[in-house]
Amino acid sequence: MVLTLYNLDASPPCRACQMVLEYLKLPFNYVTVNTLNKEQLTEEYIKMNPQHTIPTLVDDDFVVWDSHAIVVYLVTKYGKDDALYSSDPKKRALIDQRLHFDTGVLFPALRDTLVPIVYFGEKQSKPENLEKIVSAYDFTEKFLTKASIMVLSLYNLDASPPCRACQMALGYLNLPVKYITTDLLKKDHHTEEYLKMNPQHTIPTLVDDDFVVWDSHAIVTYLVTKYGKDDSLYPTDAKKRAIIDQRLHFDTGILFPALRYTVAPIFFFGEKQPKPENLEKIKSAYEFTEKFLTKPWIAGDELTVADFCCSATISSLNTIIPIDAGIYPNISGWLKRCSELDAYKKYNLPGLNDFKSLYESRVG
Ligand SMILES: N[C@@H](CCC(=O)N[C@@H](CS)C(=O)NCC(=O)O)C(=O)O
Repeated sequence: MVLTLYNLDASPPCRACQMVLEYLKLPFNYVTVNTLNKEQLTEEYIKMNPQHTIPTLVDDDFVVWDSHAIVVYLVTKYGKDDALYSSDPKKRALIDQRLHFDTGVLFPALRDTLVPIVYFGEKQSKPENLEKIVSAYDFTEKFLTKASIMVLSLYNLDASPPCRACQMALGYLNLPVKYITTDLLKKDHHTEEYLKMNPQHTIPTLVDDDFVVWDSHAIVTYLVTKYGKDDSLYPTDAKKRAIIDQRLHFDTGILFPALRYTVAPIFFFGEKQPKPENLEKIKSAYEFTEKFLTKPWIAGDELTVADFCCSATISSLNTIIPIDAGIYPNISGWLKRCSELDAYKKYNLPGLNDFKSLYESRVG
């Protein structure tokens, strides 16, 4: 299968296709068609798509254009299930209505406003076009009834390992989330509002509509149970779940305290060096972990939420006492496997770098 998308990143319909291609994890090539240089009007392009719009998708010898037709084709042909485009007639009819609303109302409001400015040198949007945008917003606001949207918010700081564990789970499950930065150095977690929500004043805290829960371990298991397409990250099988729970509590009770009590005096109270007894706690945590890691993942043969939680903490401990592969071959092999996960690269690594920079700027 060779998929090619004739594309321009600035074009919203092209971006819709890109989102679906990425979501479905399909391999594809982009060919940039710069409409400002009239590249959509070449003889070759018009032979392929006489309507000379972008995007156009080519799948071997099959050609189709119009982003809505493309995304539906991709899900129908390559989706593992019909989650993005339900085969239930009523659900599908509503999705189709929204797709046509995009074609007929949303996109024209944008195009009619932009084209005179981008292509014909006009300097201001015409008032009647701005009216179309406002009217499109009014309609959309009415469609987006509460039942049809799920809004998760995570009170978060990237440098915090438990927050990064939640980010990895949210990213892995592809859940839309609003991150609310909660800076501990600025005491954002001690405001009256925050304390009303989470009297333990820890981050992360998850808000799902009117439901509030904190503690990263409770959050990741909630997310999988409520929103996971299957239970693979937190199996319902009693024995598998018990092992995962043990690892999660090990993170709460051993790994994370070893980190917290080492760095808190340095981050918040101006100490310059970790206390030797805290370094001993980290070594002891490594010794235990090395013994647990007899399988590829921390709770067995499959990746689970325990890998997100423990890798967020252990990758941070690694900043304080580097994990020697000669002494801890199992931890170092596992951490390497974790570091190859997209969720780790995208959601653990940036915050881990923040953590590392903060630590290195404070010790001396
Ligand atoms: N067991 C909790 C630990 C959370 C935690 O202690 N987070 C730290 C930041 S990494 C925090 O909020 N510290 C501020 C405080 O406890 O007041 C979890 O996994 O969410």
